[in-house]
Amino acid sequence: MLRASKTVTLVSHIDADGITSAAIAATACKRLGKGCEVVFAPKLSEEYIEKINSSESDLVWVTDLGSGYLSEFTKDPMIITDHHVPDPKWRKGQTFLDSFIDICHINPHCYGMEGSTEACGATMTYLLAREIDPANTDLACLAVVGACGDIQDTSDEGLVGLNTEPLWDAVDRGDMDVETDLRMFGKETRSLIQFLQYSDPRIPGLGDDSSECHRFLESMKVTLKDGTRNRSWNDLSPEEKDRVRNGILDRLNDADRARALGPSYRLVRHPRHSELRDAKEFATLLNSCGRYDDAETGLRICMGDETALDKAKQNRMEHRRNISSALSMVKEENLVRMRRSIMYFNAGNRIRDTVVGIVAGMLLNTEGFRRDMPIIAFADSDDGIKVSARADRSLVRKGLDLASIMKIAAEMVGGYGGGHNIAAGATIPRGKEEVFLDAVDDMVLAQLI
Ligand SMILES: [Mn+2]
Repeated sequence: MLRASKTVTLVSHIDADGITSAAIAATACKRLGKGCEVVFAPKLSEEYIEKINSSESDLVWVTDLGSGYLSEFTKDPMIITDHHVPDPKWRKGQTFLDSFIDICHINPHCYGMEGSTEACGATMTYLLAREIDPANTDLACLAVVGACGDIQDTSDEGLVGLNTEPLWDAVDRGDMDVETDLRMFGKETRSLIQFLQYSDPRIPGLGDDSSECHRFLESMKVTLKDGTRNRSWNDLSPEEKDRVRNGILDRLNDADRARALGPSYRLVRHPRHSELRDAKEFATLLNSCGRYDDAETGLRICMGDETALDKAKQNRMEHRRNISSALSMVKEENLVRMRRSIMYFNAGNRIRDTVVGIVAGMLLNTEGFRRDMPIIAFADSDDGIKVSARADRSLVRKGLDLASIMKIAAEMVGGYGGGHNIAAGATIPRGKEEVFLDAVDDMVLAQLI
């Protein structure tokens, strides 16, 4: 299909998985000599489905999106490499006789695999790219970044299932190394103090307290600076890492200790102290591009354009500023309210709907906030009220599933929702917040009894 087309339109999602998917697909197309245009979509709204259906390109290739909307496409031919749950209408109704549309649909669910843990959109896109040309294995690293961006690396073994295909290709080529280490964020770019202070899981006694972090590192005989430069975690010698790691693990409870350690993926061709050297930091950088309507910059980075990095760093700084000012606003103005079994706040138009979920998640990790209740956050969005729900892992272990709660409660008030057990979201009509909260409160209570 691809070889027979001269021009290709790529449509992809704006998050790290979507951006890496687009980079893999675009590179594969370019290498085949195809003219290729990339369109980023925050979600497949009617507007984008219409764009796809009326596209004048010979072929539309949708990555990290599309499976949920199979029955709405009329464009012919199409390729979809995605990992979201396929449109049930399409699976049930379709026969070869009533469909004249050629959709090549590559999705782990069609092969009995799980799309939320075993394969991300970039992995599915990568598998096709590798099939097209084995030389495309140099794109394997990007698929690993996409999988980390979609938080598919959190099991004890790290990446599992189909995601191990790009992982081992990248390792075989010498593009990536894997080390069992702390899973905390910021191994290349954060100072040691920040690395400990803002770690998830929070380290008792060190979270939110930089002077305690100083004392702790001193007691571990680790110097903070190398000349004038702050050392980062990956600057530490193996012996230093061992000492600090053990010191940290001693302070954690069993559950946090188990998830604090795991495989960590390093893109060794990138220079030290670069956010592109650590898969999680790379993914976070791409996510921050997407959240500020600048997925194109993320795409340029993935395709090797070094000049795009400065732009991305600006995005990221703006991202951090927005999050920290949003966080202090919620704290200082005491916006968080309680019900029987949930906490919630309404940010109105003062927090972007694309970051309100991050703020909610960070509140759960902030001293002075309860972790034994999920938190629900509202923010205004173009098509109603955006809802983000976050919970501590301990609640999920007790049976909480925010995905089903968001879906059911949103549908009760005429909206839609879904996601993961620990982090989920919904969009609901304006004015329905109270009814929605009543329903969520009841369902959380029922699940946690
Ligand atoms: Mn994805």
